[in-house]
Amino acid sequence: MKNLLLPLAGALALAACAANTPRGDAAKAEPAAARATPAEADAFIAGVDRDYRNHYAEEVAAQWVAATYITQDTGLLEAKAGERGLTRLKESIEASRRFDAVAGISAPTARQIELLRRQSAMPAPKDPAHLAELAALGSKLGAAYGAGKSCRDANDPDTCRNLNELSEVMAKNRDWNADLDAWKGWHDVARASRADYVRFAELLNEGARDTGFVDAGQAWRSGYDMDSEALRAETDRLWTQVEPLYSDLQCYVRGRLEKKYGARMPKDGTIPAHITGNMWAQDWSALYPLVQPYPGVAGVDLDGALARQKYTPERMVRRAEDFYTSLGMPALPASFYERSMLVRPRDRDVVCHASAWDLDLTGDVRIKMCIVPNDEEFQTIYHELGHIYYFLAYNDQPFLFQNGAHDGFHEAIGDTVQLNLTPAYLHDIGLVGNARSNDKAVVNAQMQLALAKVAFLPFGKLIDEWRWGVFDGSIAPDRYNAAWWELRRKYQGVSAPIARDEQDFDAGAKYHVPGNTPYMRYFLAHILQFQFQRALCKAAGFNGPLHECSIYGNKAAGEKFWTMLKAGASQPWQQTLEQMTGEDHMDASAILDYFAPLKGWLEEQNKGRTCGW
Ligand code: X8Z
Ligand code: ZN
Repeated sequence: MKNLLLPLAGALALAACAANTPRGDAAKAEPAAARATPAEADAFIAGVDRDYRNHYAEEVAAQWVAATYITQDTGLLEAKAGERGLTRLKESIEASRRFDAVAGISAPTARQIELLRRQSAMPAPKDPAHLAELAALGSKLGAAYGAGKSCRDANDPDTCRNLNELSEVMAKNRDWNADLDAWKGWHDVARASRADYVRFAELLNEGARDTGFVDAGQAWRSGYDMDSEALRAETDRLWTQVEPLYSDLQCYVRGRLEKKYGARMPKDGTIPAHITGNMWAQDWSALYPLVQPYPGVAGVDLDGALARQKYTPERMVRRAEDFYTSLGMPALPASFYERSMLVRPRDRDVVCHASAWDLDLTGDVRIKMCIVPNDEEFQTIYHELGHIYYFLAYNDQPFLFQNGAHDGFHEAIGDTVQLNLTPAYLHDIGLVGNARSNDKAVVNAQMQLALAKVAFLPFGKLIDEWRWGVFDGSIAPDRYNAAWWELRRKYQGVSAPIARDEQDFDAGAKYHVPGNTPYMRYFLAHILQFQFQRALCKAAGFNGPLHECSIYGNKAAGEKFWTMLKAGASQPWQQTLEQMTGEDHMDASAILDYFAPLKGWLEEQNKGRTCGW
């Protein structure tokens, strides 16, 4: 999928098969031995590649317009383009079956056939009516989320607040009731999509079964060059590694919240979801002023610096670009700045959730964001450019290899770069003054980062645990919301601030659920980015503690990074990881090493307290 994070992601224009490829009954009628040769498999894949390229730009253009100008009409065009794309995908997967028992197929062709079958987050049902319904529902759910607003009076647009406005209340305001009002406002918006999602999940499952998977969850878990159950076990293993670090953070933060909110806090050890400064309780950065370990010791105030220096959205993007070019990566094309959507248009609905796009596979790359000049958005820009540089690096690969080594790699590129926004780098680029580092400043800085990266870990894992349950039937529609809050409690130690019921659809309040973007990728990325950073810092010849390293300007690290990006999905990710890090498996020791100073400090703080929930 080339447009990360779109409703129809993965339903992209896929090839009808090569002209000489028999299909359907004709193909079945022939004896297997006479049916296909390795050379025909090569020709088939070449045809798939050509066809993909022929249809790609049109389908993505429909998606781009639908996301940047939400109307009935653009939704229709997107759904129709998606339907054609899904149909081509389905046909080429069916056509590829004739090579199943063929010996001697070259490794690159065999891998492309495999990727063809597993690359879609939206597997297509065989029944054309169901396929069309799936494409239309995907578009509808995405548009409903993008256009969603919470209105005090449904007939008066002046009483409405969009997601950005509601999120800002929660980030800036520590008032229990104001935050609850914003939280409830957005979660109420999702209720209207619940029935559509039930049907959508049924159709995804039908598509998955028609493609040869047990259900859509298994299809999603099959994209990792390992058995789908082994992938599940990997995510459990990685969570077990990081859980103690998260628990210490949760316990400490809860203690600070208890000091502030007193008797309003639940007694069961959980944190109510609405007071974390974030709509989904996935990033607690906004709580920093409340939980700062050493209040007297100055930290980095990016919000303030960006405001004082009157940074515009475009200047923020150019700053981020400069980081990548400092590593030796190419400058972004002029069209990137001409065609990206950097701010929320004032007169129409758009999907503001940040995303990165490759419009034509030959350099028309763009991002779509509603940037406001603050720390969080500044970080998100670095994240999105990670996707953009991945696109540019693998653009000369065959189409089916134009993807991350796995989807967690794609998400980890920009996040790795974020780890380099150290006080020293921010000083270098003139954003903040020269802060002297000492042990206290280190703990402060680590807390600031942990509120983003460590707080995220359980959230990153639970979203797809919920969807895998929905898809395998263990979470039936009448338990959607109850199961959601069980997982929130189990993993995050976060609870619903007010009573919820099965009219609510709280999972649907998170973009990636209506947007049909698999989410385990972000959990994996939060582990991988520290492994990448450790390897890049080593390549840069850095010997100090990992949290002090910034590879800004380092061409040796840049070359290592670029080599990984260029490989795309051309080989199993284990190989790519090994070339990059010397390790052939994902491993949380890097994130644990990184946060060792904070972990020690948290343990001290939590002594004598009752942790857990
Ligand atoms: O969706 C995103 C990116 C686009 S791929 C902005 N992220 C996840 C989220 O916002 O929930 C980045 C971190 C997690
Ligand atoms: Zn991303």
